[in-house]
Amino acid sequence: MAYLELFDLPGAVYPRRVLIYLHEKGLINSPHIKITPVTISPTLETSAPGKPKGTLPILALPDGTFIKQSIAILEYLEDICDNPQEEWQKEFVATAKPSMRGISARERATTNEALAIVDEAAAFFGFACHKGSKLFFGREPTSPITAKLAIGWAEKNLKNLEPYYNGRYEEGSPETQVTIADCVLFSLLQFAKELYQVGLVADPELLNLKRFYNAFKERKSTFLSPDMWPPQVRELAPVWLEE
Ligand SMILES: N[C@@H](CCC(=O)N[C@@H](CS)C(=O)NCC(=O)O)C(=O)O
Repeated sequence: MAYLELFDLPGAVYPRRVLIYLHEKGLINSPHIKITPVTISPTLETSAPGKPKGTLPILALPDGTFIKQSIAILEYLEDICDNPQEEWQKEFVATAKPSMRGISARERATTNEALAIVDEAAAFFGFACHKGSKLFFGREPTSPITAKLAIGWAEKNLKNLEPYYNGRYEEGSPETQVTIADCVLFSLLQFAKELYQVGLVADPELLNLKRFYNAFKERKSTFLSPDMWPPQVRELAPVWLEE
């Protein structure tokens, strides 16, 4: 049977974008997708049988090729769902929920705008962790001031994102259509809060994003086992180096 193989680094922020998406899309239990956890060495090398070089997530396609960027993976999965061609694709998407990008060109552009902002915020936050968290101390050069500046840039992105969540995930209003940008945003906010203990939506100017976070965290797709990260990682990650 033809299947997709998703190489996952358990607990890592970028692969979780795809896992949350697969849950939300109704595809997580499909026999046409296999999720393979990779292992990570103390020197941060990742490996699994059949995994090519590259960062996680990686999606292996039945034709032997790979997609190596999380957003490209999400777009590919949405493309297959919108227009399945091969027999396995038709079977795979049979349980899929409607488009998570929007239908019209306008709606899709809005989703893509939000996606680009969140992706930039995630890059800055990830860089901040590497430069400012004790988790990376001794493994790579660290710089608390750089970390602080990078968090500031991530927060600037989130302020730009705030208006995109006007009227979405309001309590008591009709259910909001989940988008791929929501999955990517939630992955970042949850990772920052649960592993690094950074509340990226704590700023009083980010009320829409805070409401989104509180509503979305109740969804089954976001369940995170407390022992997802090894005890040493949990202990060191929230310790931020002093200037
Ligand atoms: N832009 C990439 C970033 C992926 C990324 O940085 N993944 C991290 C895990 S969250 C990783 O693989 N780290 C291990 C490594 O760099 O080898 C994407 O969106 O997929």
